[in-house]
Amino acid sequence: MQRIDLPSSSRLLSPDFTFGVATASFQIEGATQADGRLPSIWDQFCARQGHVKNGDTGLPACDHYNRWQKDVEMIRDLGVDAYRLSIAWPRVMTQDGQPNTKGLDFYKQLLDRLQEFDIRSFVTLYHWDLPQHLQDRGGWLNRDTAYRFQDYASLVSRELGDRVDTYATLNEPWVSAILGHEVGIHAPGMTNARLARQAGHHMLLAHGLGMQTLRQEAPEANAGLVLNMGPNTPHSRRYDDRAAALIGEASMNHWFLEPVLEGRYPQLYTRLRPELTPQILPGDMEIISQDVDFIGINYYTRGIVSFDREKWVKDHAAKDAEVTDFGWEVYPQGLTDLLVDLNSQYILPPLMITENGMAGDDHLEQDRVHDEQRCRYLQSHLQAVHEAIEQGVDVRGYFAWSLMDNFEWAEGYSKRFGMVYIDYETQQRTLKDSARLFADFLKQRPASR
Ligand code: IFM
Repeated sequence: MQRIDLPSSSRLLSPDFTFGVATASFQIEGATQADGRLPSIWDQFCARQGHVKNGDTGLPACDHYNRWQKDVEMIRDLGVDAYRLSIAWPRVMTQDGQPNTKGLDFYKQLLDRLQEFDIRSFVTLYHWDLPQHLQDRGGWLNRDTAYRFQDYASLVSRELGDRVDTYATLNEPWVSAILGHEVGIHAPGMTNARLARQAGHHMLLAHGLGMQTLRQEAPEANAGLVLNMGPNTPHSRRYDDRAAALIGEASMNHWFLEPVLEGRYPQLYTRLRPELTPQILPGDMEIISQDVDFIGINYYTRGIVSFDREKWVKDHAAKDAEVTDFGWEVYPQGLTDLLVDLNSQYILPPLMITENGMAGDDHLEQDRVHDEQRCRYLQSHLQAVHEAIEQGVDVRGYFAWSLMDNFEWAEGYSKRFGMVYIDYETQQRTLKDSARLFADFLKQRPASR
């Protein structure tokens, strides 16, 4: 098997660079009705026919709710420094805002075990599983949901105490706002571009309110936000395609970052698409733009775009490029470009790569999974992070997505992103070659760590 190769002077090999693996509650936990967990918008979305491939649901997922002890041992054996997980809001809070002790105990025990194993915890508060009862009152289109999120952040940070090293308020608000409210392929399945931006604004407000609470209730913990981003390459050298690339980046990358770092939505976007500007109340942008300790970046691929009269930005498949099982182009250079670009455009807090990985057509054969493409993907993307750091970007960590195969949203269980293979019938876990490669790499790092 190949080895991960980085220059010996690389910052990725220094003791303060964090390596981890990541998951999210709805994608791995299963047990959707256990111990008083309330329904979430994803339970509801899965139940509507034709929304999720093969009619898949949050059951069984990886049954992590019942198998967490073995899973944490598996994480320890990989030799990672940190584990990124998310809390299921509907598991820990009752409809009237009280703590659900059983749900909270699950996370307390899990976090305690991580601490025993000296693994730092990166906890995301919202990775898309909004309680359905809040959706019934308008979900993210209702400004009040941002305040309910603040209550939830307060409950979690009080209950979990000093167990958590780092909090992320939200994961990928672009995905939950746009795929959930404009494109309609994610919960709650709406298709209105203007309302999608309003939902996005309320999510950013929730982030800001959540930050205020975390600073009070968990002053020792780091706190920030996780965004999905990718550079856009123009499909041709034509002026309008180059403009489309800028619009695409404003729409996805900057629309969620600029409010947090600079307290305003990107002008390019508000000028070109004023009809999409959300309703912003006095004081909102101040709440949204509080200092964060880090920004998490989830990177998978780039976009290749041209101008389109109706949609403004149209996506194209990359020609003759290597793609993953999702059809996403493998483009590590995009990660370096993205990080270097952001660094030249903003005064950034430290960055963490909070997700990076690929879906593979993985098969279990004689107790092994030879996911050679994922091994190469890992090597090339770590190299890309290294190159960005060499060019002056302050990146402090890297989390592989994902620890194990899991429920991939609208694609159900058909897409496998894990470094660990899950047999969903037997729930057997098998380390793929990429997990072995990652573990070998982590063990080879200098002993001074
Ligand atoms: O599985 C998702 C994850 O929940 C959020 N980021 C992208 C991953 C792959 O699509």
